[in-house]
Amino acid sequence: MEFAGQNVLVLGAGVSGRSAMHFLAQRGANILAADERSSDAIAGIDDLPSGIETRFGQPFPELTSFDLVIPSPGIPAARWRGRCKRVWGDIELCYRALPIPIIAVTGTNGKSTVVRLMEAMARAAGLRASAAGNLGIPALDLVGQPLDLAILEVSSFQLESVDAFRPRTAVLLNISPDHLDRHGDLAGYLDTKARLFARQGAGDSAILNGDDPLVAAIPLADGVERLEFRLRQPLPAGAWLDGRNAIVRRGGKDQSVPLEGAPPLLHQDDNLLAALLALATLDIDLRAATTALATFEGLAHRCQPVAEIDGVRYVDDSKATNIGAAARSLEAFPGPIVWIAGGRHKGGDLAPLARSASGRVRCALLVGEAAGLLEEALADTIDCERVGDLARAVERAFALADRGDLVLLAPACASFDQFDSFEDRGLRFQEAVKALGASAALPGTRADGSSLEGGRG
Ligand code: UMA
Ligand code: ADP
Repeated sequence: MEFAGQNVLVLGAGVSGRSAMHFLAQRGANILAADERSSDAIAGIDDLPSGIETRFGQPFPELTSFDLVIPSPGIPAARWRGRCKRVWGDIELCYRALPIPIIAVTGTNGKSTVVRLMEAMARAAGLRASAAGNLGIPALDLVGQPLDLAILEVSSFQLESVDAFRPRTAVLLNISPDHLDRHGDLAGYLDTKARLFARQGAGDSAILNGDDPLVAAIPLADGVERLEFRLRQPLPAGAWLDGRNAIVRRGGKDQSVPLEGAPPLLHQDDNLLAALLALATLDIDLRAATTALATFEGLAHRCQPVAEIDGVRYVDDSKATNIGAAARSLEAFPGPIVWIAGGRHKGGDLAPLARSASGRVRCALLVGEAAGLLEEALADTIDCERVGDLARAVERAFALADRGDLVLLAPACASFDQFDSFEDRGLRFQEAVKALGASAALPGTRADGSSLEGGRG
């Protein structure tokens, strides 16, 4: 589409809205940028492109008079769908502007890890590849870069505002309840995720988690190459594990790819298989790609090792903000686990947590707004203590954990009741653990010199 002279309304002046403003201004559009927050409450608007009109701290204008509306991901479809001529989010704009193959990744959990893993692997195989999208770098930042491959993390929010978006390779990692307040129910959430595949056709590939029945049931158009990954199950077309080798089967041919150096976490194997399959669809050299595994450290606050104190390991999985991620995290470690959970409940049935915790968790230390709800869901299965906040939870974990135990922060909840973000929560956990490390040198005392309650196991 020619943007010059078009009247475009950008809804939201956050990271993605601002990237859309720059993209459209460079192409000669007439832009009105609207945000319901007042200008002094919006960060990063000092360098908006010149010549654009702004309307901040007011209700959004009538949408019908604009040629194109660009909603930010945080603005639900209910506020714009059916009220304007054309709606394209930043993912759609990026797709239309990028002349290179796009691998797009969605799913409830693991998206950021997988796109970063793919980026590292594609680069190790010699490609100019960059990841962007929901992981915090707006997709439009890729436009104009000298790239061979774009790897986009795409959220359900972003999928509401795609139109012709047709990734060369589309990946759906897993589905468990999340963002139900936005999508109504699990069916609504799943339908939105399925939009990733809606425009695919002959020549495109779809990569689906065959171990996840909701994912495996996603309908694909005729001609789309269907590839599944399953941890242990050989497949007609797809990838699985054979010991520490991944077997990748496409077009009846098998490749065996050694996974030395990969972190031995259960869900990381899913992520690796998905990444390998996606790269295989572009005929990338997988053995060269996996050389990246030796140095890929994983992302901060995703099962990130923090410290080992007195034979007890501390792991920060603050990004486990939903039930599915926390359940998977518990299952990834053999235990015994002293588990720190809680925060702001995002809705959904907490029962799967009790199943994952059973037989592994020595004690659950429950914090934040959801402590009561979690206790109700867990107390019949595991020992629980309500401890108020994270600082106290770390102290109690230190007192309760035995040598060989794991102290795991995997909250199953959003952080916003007590923290600014999951990063903030994770960093505070790490600081508290490091302070323990310092005080552990003085048995029986905390860093502030006071006595610790309870013994060491
Ligand atoms: N706004 C309104 N009215 C509304 C809602 C928002 O005026 O009803 C305004 C806000 O005042 C704010 C602006 O819109 O100034 C913010 O827009 P936004 O919330 O869409 O945030 P961005 O800064 O543009 O960031 C978005 C994604 N945000 C969301 O999906 C909520 C970021 O994902 C993403 O990294 C970024 O684009 C770049 O692509 C964040 C996220 O939480 C990390 N994603 C969810 C998740 O991962 O679970 C889906
Ligand atoms: P997303 O971008 O989808 O939020 P992240 O890579 O940031 O995914 O990880 C979010 C949470 O999900 C973390 O707690 C992480 O440990 C967990 N996780 C990562 N990969 C998977 C997976 N394949 N299945 C389930 N949970 C996962």
